Amino acid sequence: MDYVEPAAAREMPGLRLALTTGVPGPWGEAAKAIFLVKKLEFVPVRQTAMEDNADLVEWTGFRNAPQAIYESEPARIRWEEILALAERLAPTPPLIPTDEGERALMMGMSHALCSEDGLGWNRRLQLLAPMLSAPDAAENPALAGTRVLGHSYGWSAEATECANARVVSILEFFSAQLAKQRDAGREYLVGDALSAVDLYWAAFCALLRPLPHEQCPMPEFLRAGYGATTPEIDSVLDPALVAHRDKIYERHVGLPLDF
Ligand SMILES: N[C@@H](CCC(=O)N[C@@H](CS)C(=O)NCC(=O)O)C(=O)O
Repeated sequence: MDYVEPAAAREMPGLRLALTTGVPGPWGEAAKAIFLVKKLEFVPVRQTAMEDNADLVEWTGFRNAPQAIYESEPARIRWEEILALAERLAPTPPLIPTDEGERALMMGMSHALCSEDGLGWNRRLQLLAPMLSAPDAAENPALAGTRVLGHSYGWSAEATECANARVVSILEFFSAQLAKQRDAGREYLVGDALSAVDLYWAAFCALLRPLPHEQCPMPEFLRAGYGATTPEIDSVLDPALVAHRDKIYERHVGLPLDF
């Protein structure tokens, strides 16, 4: 992916998407997948994980990624803001169901994956735990970037203690929902068509079962961390959900990922 520096992207018209370079961050990959499905072209903008990203902050007011910026509108930084922007710019194909019940379920399930205290949030707490619970975590210079992540995303030993149960509970719900859909002869997580939650699931499944190197050339240490799940998570992670991820990538997004 050819990233444009924030200072240059700021002068460009249209849709720009700030993404963490070199890693398949699930929030960023989901935003890319949404734009791709809707055939929305965007300029990829450089964000560097754990750093100040001063040019980006000066432009949009925010340090992390993803951030979607359309023309001179305020930056959209949260998953539901980015999804709403995509729906407005390209209503077809719709990724939010029109039926109110399906819409509520779809948004609620997406919230369980992407929002604070969701699956992504709690997996990140677990990923950071070995480093941030080390005896020298507060002062080791090699952990400076990790401390930025911990501070940005609510890491504490107490929060981490609750993470496993939350991830397990979300996975059980997703597994039951997929089974219900399958029994009703439906191929997607909600309703009878692709919706945003299928794309979020595909992206966030990386934090449990990362794709192989040929499909997702990420640094090996990160693949090992993403894939280091607990026995409780392993016992509830439904193979049908992993197969659903593969189907979504194959049918709607395409591989290998490019970041
Ligand atoms: N703002 C997003 C979440 C974004 C997020 O968590 N971004 C992380 C992905 S790991 C990030 O940018 N990390 C690198 C950094 O903070 O520099 C949302 O609430 O939907």
